[in-house]
Amino acid sequence: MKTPIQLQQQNLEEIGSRIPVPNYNREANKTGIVHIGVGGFHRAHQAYYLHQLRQLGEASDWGICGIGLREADAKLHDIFNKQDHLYTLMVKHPDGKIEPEVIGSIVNFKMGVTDSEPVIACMANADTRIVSLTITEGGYNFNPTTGEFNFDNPDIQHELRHPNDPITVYGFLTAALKRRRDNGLPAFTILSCDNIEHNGDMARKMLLAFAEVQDQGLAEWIAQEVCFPNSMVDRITPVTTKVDIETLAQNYGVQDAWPVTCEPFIQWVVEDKFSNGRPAFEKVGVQFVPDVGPYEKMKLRLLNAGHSVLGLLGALHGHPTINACIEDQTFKTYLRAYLDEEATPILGNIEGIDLEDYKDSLLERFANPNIKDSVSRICSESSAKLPKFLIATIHDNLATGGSIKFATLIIAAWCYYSDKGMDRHGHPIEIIDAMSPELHQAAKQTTTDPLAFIKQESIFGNLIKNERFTKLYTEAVHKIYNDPNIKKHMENMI
Ligand code: CS2
Repeated sequence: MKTPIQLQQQNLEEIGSRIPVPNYNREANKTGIVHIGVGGFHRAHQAYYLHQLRQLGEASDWGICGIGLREADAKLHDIFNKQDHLYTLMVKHPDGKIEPEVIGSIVNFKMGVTDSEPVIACMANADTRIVSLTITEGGYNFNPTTGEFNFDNPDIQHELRHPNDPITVYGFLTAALKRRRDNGLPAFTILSCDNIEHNGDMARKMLLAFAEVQDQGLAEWIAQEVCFPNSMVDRITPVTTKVDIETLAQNYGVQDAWPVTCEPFIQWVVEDKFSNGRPAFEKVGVQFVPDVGPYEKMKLRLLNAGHSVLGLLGALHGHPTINACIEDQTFKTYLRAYLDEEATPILGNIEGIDLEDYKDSLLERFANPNIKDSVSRICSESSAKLPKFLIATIHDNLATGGSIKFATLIIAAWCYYSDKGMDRHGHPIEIIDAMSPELHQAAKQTTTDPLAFIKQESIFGNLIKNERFTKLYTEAVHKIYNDPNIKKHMENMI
C-alpha cells in the first residue's frame, strides 16, 4: 500500500503518478465565474465541465470562486483552505470500477456569512462575468402556491432595510449589481443550476421582485442588462461517506478530506443567452438549445420524481438506498407504472428524445449498485421538492382526467412518514426538512382529520378542493395507517 499523499497544489506532480491531475496552470486562472452553493452537485457538474475545458487548454478566463452563504459551508471553507481548493471527483461505474480525478477549476472560496464585503467585491470585479447558483429549490424564496416572492422571510426583511449587510443570495446579487452599474461595468449573467422548471425565469422573477422594493432604478437596470438562461442539470451525486475517503486514501494513495462521488452520466442543457460572454462549454458536451423547457420538465417529472417515489416508499419500508429499492421488484414495477401511467402522458412529445429509452436509462442509473444514493438524501427537503417533482403532475392529471393513484399513495406515505418518523420495523427515520415541524404538526392530526396533511396550502395548493383526489387520498391514508406495510399496498396496485 502506498502512503497517502495530502491533496495540495505542491503535491500535484507526485499525485499525478497515481491518479489524473489538472494539466493546466491554475494560478493563471482569472475568476470569471462566481458560484453560490458549492455542494457535491456543483463539484460533480459545472466545475467538472470547466475542468475538462481547462484540460483542453481553453477557458483560462473562467476560474471559479465558490461562495458559501450558510454556516454549514464553513467545513468546506476550511478543507479548501488546506487543499488549495482542490478536490477529487470519484466517478463510480456500475461494474464497481472507480475513476478518481483531481479537479482544479475552483480557484477560490469565500464565506459570505462571516464577511460580506469580499463576496460583493468579487462579484463586482470586472473579471466576473457569470454568477451561477445551486441554492436548492428552497433557496429561491418563493411561495410554492402563489409562485410569488416571500417577503415574510426575516432575512429578506433585514436585507431590504440594510442593503450593505446582505444575507441571502438576493441581497448579495443586488449589492454586487449595483456596484457594477455605479462603476460602469457590464452586468454578469445569472445562471441557475437548480432543479426547478424554468429555473432562470424563476431566478429573474424573484430577484426583480426583491430589487423593485429595494431600489426601483436598480431593478430596471437588472431587467435590461442581466440575462438569466434556463438550464437543465443532471448528474446523480450521493453524499460522500467515510468509506469513500478511506477508499481514495487506501486504494489510490490520495488524502482528500472531502472527495465527491458521482455516476458516470452527466448532462447540461442550457439556453444560449449570456450578458457578458461564456466558456465554450459546447466543446465538452454541454447542449445549447433555444428552449430548455421540455428537457427540464422531462427530467424533473421523471428522474427527480422517480427518486422521490422510491425515496419515500423506500424509507418507510426500510430500504437504505435507491439501488436497494430498484433491486426489489415491487419497487421497480411500481416506479415504472408511475412513470408510464402518470408522469409520461403529461409530457407529450419532446423533439429528439425517445421517452421509453430515457426511462429505461433512468432505471439503469438508479440501479447502479456502486452509487448507494441514500434514501435520506432523496427525502431531504421534500416540502420544497415535491411540489415541483410530483404534486405538479397530480395537478396536471387532475386537469386532463389522467391517473393519479400511484402519486396519491406517495403523498399518503409522506404523511405517515412525517407523522411517525419511523419505518415499518419501528426504526427511527431522520427527517431533514426546513418545514419538518409544520409537516409533523399537520400529519399527526390525520387520525382525527384524514385530510389535515394536504390542507398545507403552500405545498399542495388547492388539492384539498378536488374530490377525486381527496377521496383517493383518504383511502390511501386509511390503508397505510391500518397497516404500515407499504410494500403490501404497492403490490395490490401493480
Ligand atoms: C434528487 C436530485 O435531490 C433529489 O431529490 O432527485 O438531487 C438528483 O439526484 C439530481 O437532480 C440528478 O441530476
